Amino acid sequence: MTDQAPAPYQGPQRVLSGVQPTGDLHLGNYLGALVKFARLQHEIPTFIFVADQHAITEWQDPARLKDQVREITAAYLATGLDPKVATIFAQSAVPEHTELAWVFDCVARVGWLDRMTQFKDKAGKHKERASVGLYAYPVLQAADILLYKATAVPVGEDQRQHLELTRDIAAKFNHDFEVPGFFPLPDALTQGPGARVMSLRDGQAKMSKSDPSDYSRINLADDADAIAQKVRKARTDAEPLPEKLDDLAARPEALNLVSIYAALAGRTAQEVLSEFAGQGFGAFKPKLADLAVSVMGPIGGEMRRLLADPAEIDRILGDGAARARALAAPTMAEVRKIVGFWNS
Ligand code: AQP
Repeated sequence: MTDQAPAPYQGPQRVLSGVQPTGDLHLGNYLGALVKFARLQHEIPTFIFVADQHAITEWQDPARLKDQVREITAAYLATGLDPKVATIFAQSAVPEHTELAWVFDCVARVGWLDRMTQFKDKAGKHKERASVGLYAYPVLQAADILLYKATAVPVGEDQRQHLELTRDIAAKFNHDFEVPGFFPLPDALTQGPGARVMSLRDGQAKMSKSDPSDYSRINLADDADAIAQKVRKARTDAEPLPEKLDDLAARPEALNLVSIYAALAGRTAQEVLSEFAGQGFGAFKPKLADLAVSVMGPIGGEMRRLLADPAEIDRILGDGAARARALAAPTMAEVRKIVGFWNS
């Protein structure tokens, strides 16, 4: 932590975010992140990458990794990112990410990383056996963001703590090297009813790619039958839906389904309750399934269509990498000078 007041960054506003190619994308990734990417691209210059370097913090099959990158890219395109508007690229295609991460490794403090709850969750009981990369992951994330001097980062609620760390790293770099305002202190854009989508099997656990149960999540690639079946089997309770949102506080599974409905319909959870109050899940679930199929079904179909032409996906990623490097290279050149490196 530093006691410096927020630095007066004067540069342009930019959006940056990314997703790891570590498995099938799900409704939580869609509502917490992807849906915002597509909206923001029309408001602010937007950079969206596929985080293949983050992915290898846990073992990935080398023979599959490139295809996994293509699958995430297809999901970006199928959910509305336009490669002519947004810059879409693979993290490993821009080597400046890891170069800046090393500088930030030397700015961030061990005590800051020790507080990161996602490392504790992912490493579990066997923290000594986790990779150093998993521990340092939030520092690479800070480099991803600050390399482009991004000012806004659309992410799910689970990433808020990492964004705080990015702000601390930016502030300490600006302070220690006496370059006030060099890096912005970016904001996490976590607002919205889809900021924390919970598992369909457990209303206390986040919907997650790594949950062993496929019934815990709706995948972007699921077809209509799979989506409807997962909604039907989602865990709920026997009570009817109440009139007021506060009355769902002790019913996490019910709250989750109402929040998902609200996010997919572009309404508030209270508006959804006003429509369904007094009805049980026997009536609510088919409506939710229909809504989920109407929103998600076409996305899966479009992903399959895009993935049938991998050369076009590779062309989009190549073009995006060139545009990303055009911005990353001058920032990194400035950082080398600021730090006093031999190669500056
Ligand atoms: N359940 C969720 N609700 C809302 N947003 C979510 N995100 C993830 N889960 C939810 C957001 O999706 C973006 C991409 O996430 P990621 O794949 O880079 O990393 P993650 O958070 O580790 O995703 P998962 O699905 O939970 O994967 P595993 O199981 O590997 O940990 C981020 O913006 C994230 O906030």
